[in-house]
Amino acid sequence: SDANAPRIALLGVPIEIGASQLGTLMGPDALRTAGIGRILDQLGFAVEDHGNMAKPDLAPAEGPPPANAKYYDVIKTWIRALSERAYALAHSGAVPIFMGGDHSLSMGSVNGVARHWQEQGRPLFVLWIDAHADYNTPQTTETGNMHGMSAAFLCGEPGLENLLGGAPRASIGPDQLDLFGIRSIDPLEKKLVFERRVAIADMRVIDEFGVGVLIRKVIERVRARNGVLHVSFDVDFLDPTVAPGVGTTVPGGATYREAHLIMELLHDSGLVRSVDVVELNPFLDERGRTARVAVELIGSLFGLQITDRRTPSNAMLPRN
Ligand code: 4U7
Ligand code: MN
Ligand code: MN
Ligand code: MN
Repeated sequence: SDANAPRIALLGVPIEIGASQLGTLMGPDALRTAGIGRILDQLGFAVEDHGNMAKPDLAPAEGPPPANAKYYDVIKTWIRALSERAYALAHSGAVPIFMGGDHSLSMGSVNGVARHWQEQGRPLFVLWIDAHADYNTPQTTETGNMHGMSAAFLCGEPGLENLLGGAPRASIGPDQLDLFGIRSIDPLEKKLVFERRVAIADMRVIDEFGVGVLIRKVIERVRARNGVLHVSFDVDFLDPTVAPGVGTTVPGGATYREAHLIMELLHDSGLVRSVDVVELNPFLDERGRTARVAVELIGSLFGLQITDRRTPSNAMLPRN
């Protein structure tokens, strides 16, 4: 690819301890084996692979960790390091793709990129594509697993306020978050999501209106405020028949084509500036299927098309 090609920065973040099942630490390498770099290269991007972050040395304890946040001290150490890396990558002008790793990593990736866009004076919107809302706090969680708390943390919900230590915190407002694909939400978590009026497209709404209409609504909201978009893609959004390689499968998920249409529409919007691909667990996968699907979806997000469309990308009806 040429010297002026847009840059994509791949960064592996092998955290697994935020999830209920071990194995997501192998996610970044499975995505590489499935061809994440090759597909982006073929699309004409200048792809930089920054490797996998090393497991950071445990930060000194800062008093007792909050109750109901398992492995808090390990995760806070990862998040502080990742937030710095994410800020630097976004600041360098690249589009970072954070390859997980469990979903707790978004506390660092999103915080870092949000800080960059704050400096640019553009609000960051976050599209949370997931079977789960990840809007638990240490006060509402039933499991203590921190991969279920990342969206709440990013919106500044109470309970984890010292997670970043002295590092800069860039919260987003609950009005900058879109939960998409949700079909598993805990009782107190649900209450909090509704109290904060977080936009939520659950699977019933998706069945009723279709992903096309709903994703256009997300895009319009970002555009109306001259914002940019971070896509936090938890592969458990997909139906388990499509994506078996995840630790927290929930039936009734998105089909292969629904997921691709989401990515295609997001690509056409031109608003996506950073991405997480999380919760892929190669230990639970079947012959690399889930890793391959995840890579194909990243392809669609960055412009892979079935046929080269001659019509404007926002045309309601494709014509030939
Ligand atoms: B994932 C859960 F109780 N809500 O908090 C919890 F159902 O990143 C699941 O979306 C969280 O995979 C799932 O532990 C986190 C549970
Ligand atoms: Mn998640
Ligand atoms: Mn999930
Ligand atoms: Mn999960």
